[in-house]
Amino acid sequence: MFTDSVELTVSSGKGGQGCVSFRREKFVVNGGPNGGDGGKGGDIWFKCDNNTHTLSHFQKKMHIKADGGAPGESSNMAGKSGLKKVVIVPPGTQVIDAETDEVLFDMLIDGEEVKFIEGGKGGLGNVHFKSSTNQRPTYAQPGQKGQTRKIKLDLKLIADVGLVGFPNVGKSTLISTVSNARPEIANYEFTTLTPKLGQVNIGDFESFIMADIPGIIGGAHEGKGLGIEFLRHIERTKILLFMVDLASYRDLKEQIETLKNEVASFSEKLGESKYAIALTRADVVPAEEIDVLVNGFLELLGLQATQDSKLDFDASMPYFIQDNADATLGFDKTLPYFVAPISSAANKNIEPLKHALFNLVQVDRK
Ligand SMILES: Nc1nc2c(ncn2[C@@H]2O[C@H](COP(=O)(O)OP(=O)(O)OP(=O)(O)O)[C@@H](O)[C@H]2O)c(=O)[nH]1
Ligand SMILES: [Mg+2]
Repeated sequence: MFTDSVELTVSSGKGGQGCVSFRREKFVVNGGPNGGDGGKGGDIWFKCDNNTHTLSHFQKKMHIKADGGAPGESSNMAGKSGLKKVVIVPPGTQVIDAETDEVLFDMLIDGEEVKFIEGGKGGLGNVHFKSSTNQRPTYAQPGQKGQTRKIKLDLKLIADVGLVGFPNVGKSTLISTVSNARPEIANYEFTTLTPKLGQVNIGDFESFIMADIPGIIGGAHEGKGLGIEFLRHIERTKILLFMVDLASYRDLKEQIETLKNEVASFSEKLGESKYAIALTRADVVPAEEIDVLVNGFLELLGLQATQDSKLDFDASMPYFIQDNADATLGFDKTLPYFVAPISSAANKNIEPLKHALFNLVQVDRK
């Protein structure tokens, strides 16, 4: 199961007890104090690891504890420090104080390590308490207690491209066609219940990450359907691919307007993301009808079909692309980068779609 929010308790280690002891050697009577200090308790750290993608390795109500420091020993020997505990989380994890709901920090970069709570200090051994009035102190400090914090981990997927569409429009089919993700696909609404990430390879060396999220319906930002939970997952996604079903009982205008509206109501920033539109299941609709539907849709958006593009969009169907928007030129962010009919089933416009999305990703990475 995909887990995207867990609560846990973390405790740093207790410091080791300081030692009470006295020098004991041949010919030395009543030797002085030589009790060593206790070791420091283990710290709690967080580490960001690209090889982890979910929070499912954390069990419910888990308590993660670092080791305590060892007690000091005689002959001024300090106790060993407790081992630190490193909590491994995937990139995109927010660490939140469970009591105040304050976001403490974000773990974003692979390999990044953050010290969260310090282990307790070790207690001082009796050697520190010798004074002119007390040559043989029988007292040593106890180790300092470790700290305990209740925290919540929230994972927000970081994908380059998020798929946004009504249920059953073919989002999961597309991601399974272009990436290594294998989500469940079925002919009913709300098949996808949890977000899935897939890596889309471009040639041998380049790639981007696509996120399939559950379908959105009107009122989603107020909790309708599967609620806002899933929009949360693409909150940080910079590019949205709106998927509008040519063969749906909902007309195209209703679909795109609802989707854009839901996204913008959920988050202003997400509403301003760069975007493109795929008109799905083009294989189901007869060619003449595609012409009418796509041209009508473009008109609705105030656009005209592109005649010739650098990307190999299928010329037998109308489409639109801001072709000047290569990596160097800017483009109009308020308009879709492209609008194209596609078919995952018949492999129509799938390659050009991948490359066009990759163009956008590159514009964004720059
Ligand atoms: N003919 C045709 N059918 C398609 C195409 N893409 C998807 N489908 C079918 O459409 C149905 C829904 O596909 P999914 O990929 O599960 O749709 P989804 O958008 O992920 O749906 P939810 O997860 O419920 O939001 C399935 O029966 C698919 O086989 C396509 O290009 N052509
Ligand atoms: Mg799906």
